[in-house]
Amino acid sequence: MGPKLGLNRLFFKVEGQNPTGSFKDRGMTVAVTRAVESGAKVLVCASTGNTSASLAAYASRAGLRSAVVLPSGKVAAGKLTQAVAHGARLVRVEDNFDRALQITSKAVAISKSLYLMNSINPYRIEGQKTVAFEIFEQLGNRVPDYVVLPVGNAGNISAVWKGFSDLKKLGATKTVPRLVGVQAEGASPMVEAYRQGRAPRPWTAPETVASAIRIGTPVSWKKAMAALRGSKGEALSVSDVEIVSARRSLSASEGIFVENASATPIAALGKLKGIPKAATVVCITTGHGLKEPIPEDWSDTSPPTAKDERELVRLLA
Ligand code: AN7
Repeated sequence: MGPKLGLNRLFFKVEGQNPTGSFKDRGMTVAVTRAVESGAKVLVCASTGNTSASLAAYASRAGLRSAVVLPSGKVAAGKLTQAVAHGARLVRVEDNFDRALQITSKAVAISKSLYLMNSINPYRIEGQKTVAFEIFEQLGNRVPDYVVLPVGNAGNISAVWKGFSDLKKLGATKTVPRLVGVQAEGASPMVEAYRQGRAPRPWTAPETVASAIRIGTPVSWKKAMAALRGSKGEALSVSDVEIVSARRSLSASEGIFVENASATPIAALGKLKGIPKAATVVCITTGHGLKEPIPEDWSDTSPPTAKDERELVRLLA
């Protein structure tokens, strides 16, 4: 895929390989460990799906209860399955993620037994920044020139920036990568705000096929803005059609299967102008493709049947 795009050093950091199939595990294991130390009993989060899957898994291992608040009807099937499998209590909110997080935060504020596990929890960011360390290590102790990643609630871009900034502070590198934050067109308040050089306005009706990043009010927008500015980065939006097509070409040409939100960096590559051929570019693919069904028109819904080996040879050739 790299050479086709005129990039000789294109890499994918496949976060779908984490224990619950998304980048969320990096921060969740740290935050759950801290929650155990602090004596928390019920760990809660609002989630578009991956955070709830990760929280449910790590809470179960820690012997704590978990409860997840989900925007109704918009959570990918695989993620729901995970939350159920790991024994989380599920609650729906008849609204989008932003509203779910708003009332979850308020509920935590008025309850003694609830402990908030969204990425406002600083330990989440501390764990999540390890992806920067791993990228550095895997490139032979070098930072890439560009890191391209999806942006939803903007915790991850903040964490990635913290990781690379830490490496610089420690003297491990003199340079830091440019961060390219990618949103879906129908939910791109950060892109709009970065271009206009001001705080994001709330998008009250975010809509995109990338349900993980169907978020209109990114909570970590200040940190994300600092990451974009500090890295001389860029914010780009991509359409739903571009997202689905990038998801398909990644799986068909690289053997890497991702969910829709995680295909946004790949969709953005074609739109990024002025990247030198020799630049090292890392796309973070944040979540596994098995979590989210593929569009029906990708598949042959009624494959032919084979009655014997002769017919099979004909069909397989
Ligand atoms: C696959 O699970 O917000 O910008 O509640 O699942 O750190 O929010 C998920 C977000 C990118 C965006 N890719 O990360 C949640 C949730 C995938 C995601 C993002 C999410 P942030």
